[in-house]
Amino acid sequence: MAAVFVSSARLARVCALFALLTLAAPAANATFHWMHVEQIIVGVNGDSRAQAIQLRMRFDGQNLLNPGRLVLRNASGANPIVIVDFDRPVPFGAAGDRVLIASAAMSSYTDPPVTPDFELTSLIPASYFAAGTLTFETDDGTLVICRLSWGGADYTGPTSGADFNDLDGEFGPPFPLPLSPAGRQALVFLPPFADVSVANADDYAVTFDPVVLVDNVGQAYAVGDCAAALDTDGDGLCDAADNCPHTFNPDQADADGDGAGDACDGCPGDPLKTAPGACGCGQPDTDANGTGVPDCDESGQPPLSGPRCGAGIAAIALATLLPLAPRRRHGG
Ligand SMILES: [Ca+2]
Ligand SMILES: [Ca+2]
Ligand SMILES: [Ca+2]
Ligand SMILES: [Ca+2]
Repeated sequence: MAAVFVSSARLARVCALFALLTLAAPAANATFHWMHVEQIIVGVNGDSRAQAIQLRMRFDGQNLLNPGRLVLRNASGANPIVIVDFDRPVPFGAAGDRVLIASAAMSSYTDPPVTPDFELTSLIPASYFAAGTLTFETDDGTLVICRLSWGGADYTGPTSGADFNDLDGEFGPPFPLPLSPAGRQALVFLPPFADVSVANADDYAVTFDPVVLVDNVGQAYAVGDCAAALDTDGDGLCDAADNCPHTFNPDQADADGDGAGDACDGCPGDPLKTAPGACGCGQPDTDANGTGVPDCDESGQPPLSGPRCGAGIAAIALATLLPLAPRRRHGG
């Protein structure tokens, strides 16, 4: 079980901070600027509805997030998606404190169910997993405070940002691999949190179990399999994302790509069918002339245009031959 790390001294500090926030206007500089992207998760056990981004403050007093936003861009640094536009501060602003952004579906995969500081309402599209860049930047986009790019040479967009979080303002080269929703993994900033960035390729690494999220209050959330009540077959994927919700298939293999996993696809090699039906796998059950009998089984009917299935041909052959046999016996 995850523990709650909130000391009484810290609770006193948050009260003082809140009082300060309500009285004082945010300072112009270094109120949300000394920050890293600490980790990013684009899925759990293949469920890419479960995503999270965690920021971490390098020094004290970085909790006044209002003027900042998180923006995702694609492999060429284009097609920006504002995935979070911060509209309020977080209560804690000490060096090392976090800001946790997570999707609603992530709560099904954490113990206890995560209540993030901000909800990730715009999911990171799967088309951005192979290569892309995430920036924490000012609302007007003029200052990239920190940046995480991935996909190696497949990412061809900008890699620059503020020189107070990376001394030469160059956050590249990108992390060399794509982001992956498989299993339980996170792309994590490894150096001590107060360190400057040197290069995404060296600063970040994929870490596997245990994967833990931490919110601004200091509450830890262990990332694991889907909560039992939401996972009928117990294979770790929530029913809502499981391609065989009633069949244990943690690998989610789907050879024909029709959305039904091999483990429960009655036609695992036919992308148009998930059950053999009247005509069998590989043949449509269509009834083009509306006779109520599938085209593939219309014995004695005039030939139809288009391909006919093997089962239909066999049925026609049988229907042609069977009446002859009794006649021969009768005549003999
Ligand atoms: Ca399941
Ligand atoms: Ca399943
Ligand atoms: Ca399938
Ligand atoms: Ca199929």
